[in-house]
Amino acid sequence: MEQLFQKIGKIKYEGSDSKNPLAFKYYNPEEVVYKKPMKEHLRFAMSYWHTLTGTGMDPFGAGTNIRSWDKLSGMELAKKRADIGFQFMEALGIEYYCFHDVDVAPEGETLKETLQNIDEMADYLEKLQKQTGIKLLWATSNMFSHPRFVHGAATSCNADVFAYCGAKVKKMLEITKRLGGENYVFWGGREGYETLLNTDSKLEMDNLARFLRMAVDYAEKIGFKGQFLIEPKPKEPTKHQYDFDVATVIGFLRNYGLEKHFKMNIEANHATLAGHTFQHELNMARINGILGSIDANQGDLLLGWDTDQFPTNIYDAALAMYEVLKNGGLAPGGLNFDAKVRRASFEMEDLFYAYIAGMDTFAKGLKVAAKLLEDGVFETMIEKRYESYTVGIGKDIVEGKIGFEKLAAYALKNDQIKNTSGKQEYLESLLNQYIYEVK
Ligand code: XLS
Ligand code: NI
Ligand code: NI
Repeated sequence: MEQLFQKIGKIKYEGSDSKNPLAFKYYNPEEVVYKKPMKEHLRFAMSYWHTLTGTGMDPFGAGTNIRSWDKLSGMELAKKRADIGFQFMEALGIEYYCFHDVDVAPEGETLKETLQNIDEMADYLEKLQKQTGIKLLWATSNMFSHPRFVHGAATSCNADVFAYCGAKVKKMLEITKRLGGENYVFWGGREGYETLLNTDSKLEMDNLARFLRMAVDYAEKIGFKGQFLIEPKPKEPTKHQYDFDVATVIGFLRNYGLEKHFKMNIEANHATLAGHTFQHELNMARINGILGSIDANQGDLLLGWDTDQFPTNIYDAALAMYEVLKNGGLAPGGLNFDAKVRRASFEMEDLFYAYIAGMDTFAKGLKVAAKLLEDGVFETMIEKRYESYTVGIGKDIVEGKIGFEKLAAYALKNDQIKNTSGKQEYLESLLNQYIYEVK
């Protein structure tokens, strides 16, 4: 076992008064909140890429992270990372993980070799899963890093790339099934465009739909029962990503008759890049019955890119968990920390502080959301606000009983309109009150 892990031991819950930076203040896995143990609501997952393969590199400079596997390479490196990753999850009590094919295994000289490497690592991961009881929340295929994906993956102008992607996703569906993965994610890495001057957007979107259909068919063929998820993002790496936001993806899926097969993996930082709040995206997914899973992170609103920071904003986490509870939970989805430590936080210990902060933030958010719901704080207010649709003309509208002629006749007799206050500030202060009070 890593020396540092031996020193740190297992992270324990010490309660909100604890000053120990290496203890949970709110995350108490077995504590029952809103009828279920916290861990069942939260289903935390470690992101393999940010936690184990990220180096701290940015566009202006080399990696800074100091890791015990720095001197290794090839399959030896891959296995060491897996060992440490599972030890790390055990120390934190994280029961799920998520990965891309290239996170766990090095690329070979040929596609055949690459797929063999992934297979070999899948055996290794399977063994670690059995030893620790840790499960696979979701897997995915990286179809954006290598230069061959320069024009995209399923939306590339080059059909050979489309075929290559088919081989990759085929393999990853088989592996996700073998590892008992509960979901499979499609994030449209470079599925978008830089300029319409060289882009056949219709063909590209048709092809994306064809690709997703092939995935659905293949999953059915091999008996993969996991949930398919699409992760919307409006921009980065391309200027315009086709899976812009939840509403856009819903339109896309319905347009191509794919809506039955996919739910959404909502990432906080992607929501804000799209000009939405995190809660907005969760809400849109929930009311359309397609809230699948969460990439828990947070962006920097002063920066225009995906900073993938660990979530520490309790306000946002409370509202996110409010949507999750209203959704009846996330399972088979979960909360994957698609987040990385800052470049200057280069010590291994920083990963512990980051994960503890993220897990505590969502645990506190869960408790606040549960209390708000138990007290019906917003529900009572919302019910009252829309009361006019439960009687008279409003009821007729909702029940589809009338058209413009009857509306006009009614309005002519009722044109002295009275509105009541929306009480936003009152509700915001109530929300704060709950945040203060929940211990
Ligand atoms: C990138 C995405 C990516 C997906 C998985 O912005 O968040 O990390 O979650 O491919
Ligand atoms: Ni993500
Ligand atoms: Ni992201």
